[in-house]
Amino acid sequence: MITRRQMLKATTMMLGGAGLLGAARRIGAAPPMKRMAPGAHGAMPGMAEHATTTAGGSHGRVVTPDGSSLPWKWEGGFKTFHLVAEPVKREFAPGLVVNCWGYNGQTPGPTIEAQEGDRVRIYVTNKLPEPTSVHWHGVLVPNGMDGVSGLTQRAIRPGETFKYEFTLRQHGTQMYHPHFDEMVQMAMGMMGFFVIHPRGPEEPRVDRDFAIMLSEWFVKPGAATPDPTVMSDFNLLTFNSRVFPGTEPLVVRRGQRVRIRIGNLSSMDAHPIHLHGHNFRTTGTDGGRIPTSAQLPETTARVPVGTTRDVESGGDCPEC
Ligand SMILES: [Cu+2]
Repeated sequence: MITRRQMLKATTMMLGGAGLLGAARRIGAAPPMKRMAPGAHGAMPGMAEHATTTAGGSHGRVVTPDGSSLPWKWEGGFKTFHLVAEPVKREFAPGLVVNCWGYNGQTPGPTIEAQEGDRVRIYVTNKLPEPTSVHWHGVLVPNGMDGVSGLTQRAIRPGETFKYEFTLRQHGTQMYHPHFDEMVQMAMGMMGFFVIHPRGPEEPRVDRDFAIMLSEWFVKPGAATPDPTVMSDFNLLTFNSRVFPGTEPLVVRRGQRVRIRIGNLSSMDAHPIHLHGHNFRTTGTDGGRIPTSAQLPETTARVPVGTTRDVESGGDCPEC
């Protein structure tokens, strides 16, 4: 738990771009942040309480603000995870509760963390009222594990569990999302990060590692369920399915090297994500790490649809 004193001593970074009107705000100008206790939303009706502990081993190191990493256990040489696709009630901001779909009680779903070289087994149980499947977006998998309903597998029907198994042959920031009735299921909030850590130590070392998923929604005023037929005229832009002032701040210490992994599985729009008071380099995409010589100093990263961008700032890097 972070005390108020630590909070004041720490450098507080906040990303512009999230909010009901997409307005960038400085933390100094914002009203006192009422921090939502982790798991507090678990008290809402219909929402299951899930473990907020990060993944086991030494790789539970990504912080998903307003979310968590998916716990795992070893099972016959496989790092084994269990995703449950299900309806979720999500409080986007105090008083704004939206009927979403997600995984394990969350939208976005919990972050899957593993390491290059791991053999992973992921059980997916469908508790939705319609079929689904999971596509590992950007992860290099055998065709039969690609999760495309009607093409590489039969869709997972309500009540069924499907087992995905593959070996991780890359590292970086990837994602997962359904590949059945995608327009509805993704518009309802079904997506998550799949972070694959490199085998060896990272250079330069990263002290704080955050993951933020961008989403667009249309929730008609007076309604509580998103309209998935809306394709461009959105009225809610979220970071990890939250809007300011419901968004958790990214709290770091002065001098730390900070990575923010940003994912975009919105319907249509690329999102420029801007940091106030810091510059950074874009160090990776869902295609992999960008060579140091190709990393430009920036203050805004454009995150196109269907991609991730890793940005890093601070630490020993003299220019960023
Ligand atoms: Cu995809």
